[in-house]
Amino acid sequence: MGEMKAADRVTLGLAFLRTMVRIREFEMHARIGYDRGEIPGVVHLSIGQEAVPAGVCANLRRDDYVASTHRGHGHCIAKGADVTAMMAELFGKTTGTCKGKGGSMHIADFSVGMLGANGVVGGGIGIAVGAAQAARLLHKDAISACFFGDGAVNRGPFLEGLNWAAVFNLPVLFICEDNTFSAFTRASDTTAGKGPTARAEAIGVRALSVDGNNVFAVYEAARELVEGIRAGHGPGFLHAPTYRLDGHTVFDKAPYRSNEEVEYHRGDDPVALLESRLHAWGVDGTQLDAIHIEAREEMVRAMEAARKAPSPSEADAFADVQLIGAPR
Ligand SMILES: Cc1ncc(C[n+]2csc(CCOP(=O)(O)OP(=O)(O)O)c2C)c(N)n1
Repeated sequence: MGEMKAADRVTLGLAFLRTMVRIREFEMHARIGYDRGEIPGVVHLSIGQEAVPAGVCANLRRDDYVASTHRGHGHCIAKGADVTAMMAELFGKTTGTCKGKGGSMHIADFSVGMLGANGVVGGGIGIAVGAAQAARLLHKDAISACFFGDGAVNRGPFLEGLNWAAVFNLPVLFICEDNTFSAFTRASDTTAGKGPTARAEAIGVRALSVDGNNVFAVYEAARELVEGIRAGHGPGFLHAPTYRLDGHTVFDKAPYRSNEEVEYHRGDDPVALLESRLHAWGVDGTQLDAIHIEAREEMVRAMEAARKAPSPSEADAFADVQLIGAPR
């Protein structure tokens, strides 16, 4: 950011804030929908982690690919998915991005290169690497960005995916969005050795580690890696430590951590950090408030549209899905 002009950094910061606040408002409204019984299935929120998708996806083009996790709303929104269709998807309605058949945990929007959230921890890694290999075979210059949690680095697809991408010099940005927990367990209690960055480096993948609550730092580290990837230097790896402020799922009260710990991390809330930075750069409080109001109104409209949208009919139950157990 050293060389960026003051006006440019404010413009960029406001764009980051818009994305991050839209993610947060989407998720706060999703929680309301879940609590009211309007959203079926389980919902995982990424409140507190918004700087990672916002900073990374600002370096991606629409035709680049993103593979996500079970906590994927932020990746979808930052990649440009339509929140009205996303909310309808959570409600299980026909106007959803997957016609209501994916829900929160399998949401996808191919029109913006978002290849899907994934209920299988580490499952997105193979998809992202496969998409990058396909892009190579089809002579496309798109890259793949693959988000996964700190728990996924202990699964087989992590080794397989990074190894494959390194061997074939594929255009993949791996992002370990390290929210401190792996479901109900501290990832540090289940991870041996020196951590995700050391593991990536051991496979020969260039790796950077960055404060995952600082959106400018995420953006710049991702930019450096993406420039190398687009220049044909092979995969890159970004480790972005952050903190999951809510429970693992909407119904997890997180008894495995103290209130003091959560309050401590609220002091590093990425949205609040960015706002105080923008404030220090001379941005008016009313301008910041307007971003929140606009996002809230957008999500209220998305909820209303989702409520009114039709549910899928029984006759469509086996359309657009694998024909396993379909009546003949
Ligand atoms: C292959 C597999 N094993 C176990 C689970 C159960 N599970 C769901 S979420 C989760 C924790 C994953 O931790 P992490 O990758 O750090 O993501 P986070 O939930 O922290 O965002 C686990 C173990 C699963 N979904 N898939």
